[in-house]
Amino acid sequence: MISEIMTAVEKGKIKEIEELVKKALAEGESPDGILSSMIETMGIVGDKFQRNEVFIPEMMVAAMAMKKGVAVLRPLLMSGSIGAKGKLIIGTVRGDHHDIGKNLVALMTESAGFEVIDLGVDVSPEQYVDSIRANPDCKLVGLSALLTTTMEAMEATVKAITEAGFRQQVKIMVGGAPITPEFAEKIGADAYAADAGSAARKASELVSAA
Ligand code: B1M
Repeated sequence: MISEIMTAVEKGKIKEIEELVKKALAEGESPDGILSSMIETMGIVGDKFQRNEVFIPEMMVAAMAMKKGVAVLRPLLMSGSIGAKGKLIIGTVRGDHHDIGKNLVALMTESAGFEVIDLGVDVSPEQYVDSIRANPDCKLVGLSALLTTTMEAMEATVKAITEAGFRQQVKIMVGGAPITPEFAEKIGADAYAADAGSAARKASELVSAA
């Protein structure tokens, strides 16, 4: 069943994915296991894109299928009391439209007890600053970037938050495929997380240390 799910994501079988995920759950597959297989598949799609074996439309339908699959898993991945740990403002930085990873980080942090304010994709530094201003009780901001070309927008966002005088109020967590702990440190972020699970753990650590 897992291999059928992986094929359905890879081929962008949007109509079939929901049923396949439900079937896998009914057969006893764990939500985490199903999610990992879908994440792995997106990596395979990305590698094929790099080798010119698939193109943008294939990447798009794979992403749509993955989102539909995650929607089935969402209630099963949720736990904890939403908002108990405070607010997280999250978004994918300016110029970047990738949102699957950011959405997973949002889902897992929500599940860990945060109220998530999701600004979406292509979020400018000014939008982050405006959102922090509108949420004076928010102590955590998350920035996601998937493109090497949008890493500079991450740096610009940290700078804008600092220049707006909010650096004492919020901790900043960054992540995304091209991001490294060294880059996070270089741009002045407080934390880097490699995946959604560790992002949720890091988020909790950051607010309890604040
Ligand atoms: Co794009 N794309 N894409 N793409 N795409 C990549 C990223 C790429 C690596 C593919 C490749 O060449 N192998 C490549 C980037 C190369 C680079 O910069 N070095 C690339 C490119 C080039 C592009 C375009 C420029 C292509 C073009 O137009 N010529 C274009 C850019 C558009 C734009 O953003 N301006 C583009 C477009 C697209 C689609 C729209 C077609 C689609 C996105 C759909 C969507 O997101 N709604 C797409 C997709 C699907 C991908 C791949 C195949 C899959 C991304 C994904 O969803 N992965 C990707 C290849 C790859 O990643 N191997 C690729 C699954 C997801 C769960 O993982 O996002 O890494 P990820 O998130 C993880 C961690 O990174 C981490 O946790 C997540 C969950 O575990 N994480 C955080 C993420 N954010 C975090 C934040 C945190 C903490 C952890 O704290 C706040």
